[in-house]
This record gives sequence, C-alpha cells and structure tokens, in this order.
Amino acid sequence: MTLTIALSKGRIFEETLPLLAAAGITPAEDPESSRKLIIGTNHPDVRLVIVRASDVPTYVQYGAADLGIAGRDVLIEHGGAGLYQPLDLNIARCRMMVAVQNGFDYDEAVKHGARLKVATKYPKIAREHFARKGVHVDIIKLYGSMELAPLVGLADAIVDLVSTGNTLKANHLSAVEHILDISSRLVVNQAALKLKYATIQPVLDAFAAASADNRE
Ligand code: PRT
Ligand code: MG
Repeated sequence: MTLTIALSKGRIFEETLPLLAAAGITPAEDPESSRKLIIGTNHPDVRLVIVRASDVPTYVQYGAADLGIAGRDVLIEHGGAGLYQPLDLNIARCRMMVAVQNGFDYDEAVKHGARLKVATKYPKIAREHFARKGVHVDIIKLYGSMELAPLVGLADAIVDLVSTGNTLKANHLSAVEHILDISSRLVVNQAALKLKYATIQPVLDAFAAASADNRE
C-alpha cells in the first residue's frame, strides 16, 4: 500500500529529514534543487509530495496525502477538519507575536479604545487574541512580509512568527506580546489511519521516538 507524505520545502523539510531517517526513509532527491513535486524514496511504497506549508493540511484532509507535517500556526488557521494530530514533533519552533514599530505606544493605543489596524497572514489567531483582550481590531490580511505594513502606514501592529528576532530588529519593530508557542505537528488523514494502520503505525512510532530528542 502506497504511503504519501506531504511536506513543505525549507525549514520543515530540513528538520523532517532526521525523523524520516529514523523511520528508515531516505528521499531520492532534494526538493530544493529538484523541480519535481512528487519525490520517491528508498522505499518503493513511500513517496513525498512537496506543497506550500499552508496547503499541507488540505492535502491530508482530503486524503491526497496520508500524512503531513505542518506548523501549529497553519493548523489553527486551517481548522483541523478531518485531521488526526497525534504528535508534536517539536521542530520548526518559533513564537507567534504582536509587534509594532519602535516608539509606537502599544499599551496606550490599546487602552485608548481606538480600533487597532493589524496586518497578518494569520487572521484567525489574531482575531481570537484581540477578542480575548477585548481590543477592537481591523484585520488586514497579507500573504507575506508583514514587517513592512507598520513602516508604510498600512497597519499599527502585526501578528507574525518570530524565531531569532532578526527580521523585526532589521525593520525597527519590537515584539510587544507573545500569543503562542509554535512547533510543527504530524497530521494524519483519519480514514488512512484506519485503512493503512499497519504501514502508518511504525512511522508514527519512529517519529515519536526520534522527536523525543527535540524536547528540552
Ligand atoms: O514561505 P512560504 O510563504 O512558502 O510559506 P511559509 O512561510 O508558511 O513556509 P515556511 O517554510 O517559511 O514556514 C513553515 C513553518 O515553519 C511555519 O508554518 C512555522 O510553523 C515555522 N516557522 C518557524 C517559521 C519560522 N520559524 C519563521 N521564523 N515560519 C516563518 N518564519 C518567518 C516569519 O514569518 C518572519 O518573517 O521568519 C521571519 C522571522 O524570522 P526571525 O528569525 O528573523 O525572527
Ligand atoms: Mg516563509
């Protein structure tokens, strides 16, 4: 029975390689240099499909992939329908933060009760965060480079992922609130888990054992 695993290029692929190795799976090609979207492995029955990070839950939800790896950010925005999420892999870790331009008085803006303009790729997370705080916001949906928005007057604040903090710093922004800790999780199609249990379970076990090393 063929097992299809959905992964995104870049940090998730890089950090998943050791987990795949622990399960005895070696990709036949490097997606960074290959233009192929379907990549075989040393296992005749295991293939990887390379998709946008935010598309991974969708491929798994509809069963086009049996397994996938996606950030908690992506999973919250997707909603998680049809997905079993058995394992936090503790890879691609970062924090979801609120950030503003240096010198912008965020506490005052929030206290003042005026509507805050918030630019983000994560409207659901942002909306829920400000609703919990009782702050009125206008959410401006962007698809990338949120850091630019406050610099050109598109927004008062951004909700974005931060890992080293270098991108904020380089753009004269500061983090003012920590919303969530983010890491990537294994997601499994619920029907595939039943139908392909014998193939999937050993992969789950290998990933669980290998990812235990990622815990602090
Ligand atoms: O890049 P693309 O638009 O195709 O998709 P993507 O950005 O969703 O994919 P990718 O591969 O960049 O990220 C995949 C997952 O990695 C995300 O869903 C997160 O769960 C996780 N992750 C971990 C991060 C980061 N760290 C991260 N630092 N995703 C994005 N960033 C970006 C952040 O948005 C900001 O622009 O890196 C910048 C900040 O980094 P620092 O180190 O300067 O703070
Ligand atoms: Mg990216």
